[in-house]
Amino acid sequence: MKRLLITGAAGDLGTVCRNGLKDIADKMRLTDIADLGEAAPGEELVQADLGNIEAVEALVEGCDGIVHMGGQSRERPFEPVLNANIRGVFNLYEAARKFGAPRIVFASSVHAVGFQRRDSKLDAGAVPMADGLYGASKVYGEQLAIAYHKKYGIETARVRIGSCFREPTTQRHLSTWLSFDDLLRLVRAVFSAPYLGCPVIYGCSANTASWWDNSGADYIGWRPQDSADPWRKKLETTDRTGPATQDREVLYQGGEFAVYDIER
Ligand code: 15L
Repeated sequence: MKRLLITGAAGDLGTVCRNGLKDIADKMRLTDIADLGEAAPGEELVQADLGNIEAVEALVEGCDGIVHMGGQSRERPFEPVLNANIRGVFNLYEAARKFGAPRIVFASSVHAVGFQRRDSKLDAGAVPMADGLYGASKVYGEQLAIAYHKKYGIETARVRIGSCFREPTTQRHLSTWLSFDDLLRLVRAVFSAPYLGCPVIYGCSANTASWWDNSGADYIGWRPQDSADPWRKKLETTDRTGPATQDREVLYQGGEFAVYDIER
């Protein structure tokens, strides 16, 4: 690629991508509403609000790939979700339509299916069941991606990221954990696949206890190499949320998000 755009580049996963994908494109355009620090060689830094269409168009122009990590990444009140995750994603797809239909990695989330039960195994055809405003905004983004794919040919990997942290820290993560390296492998696979389309891909490592079946996206060539399994013994003794109760937090895939109140 000539130029890759990473949104949310000051956030946790944006930073992982910023540091781990340096060789994927000649130039990297990094954007966030927060400060991005100093530009390294090959980096273009642009502080911008995803809710501003002119700013988003300027970000997307000249890019042949986008990793969209930007927006609210937790359950939040309606207004911030509306600006960044609803208006912001619309702006991104409108800009992509205007400037050459770059391929997109859309950071969706397990919270798009957060009210699916843990005892059901989900594939790409599972019915979305958002566990709050944040999860609903991710379902909206996934649906917008389909519309722009069918109407304008924009290809998107709709990645329902589980729990992407340095290491798993709860029993739930034994199912949902995605290692940083597996995330980077996934982004690389998306941009090197001859054909992408608009698949749903569950973003988790090769965890034995995974709730998800990614076989429908095998053609992309992503094979997670890491696993939460080695942490099992430790987490079963240290993490309070065991599998035995019927609380919403442990019944549903969204975990604690299934318990939060919706805020105006
Ligand atoms: C998410 O979507 C969040 O961005 C992340 O911070 C975690 O909370 C993750 O879900 C999760 O549910 O583990």
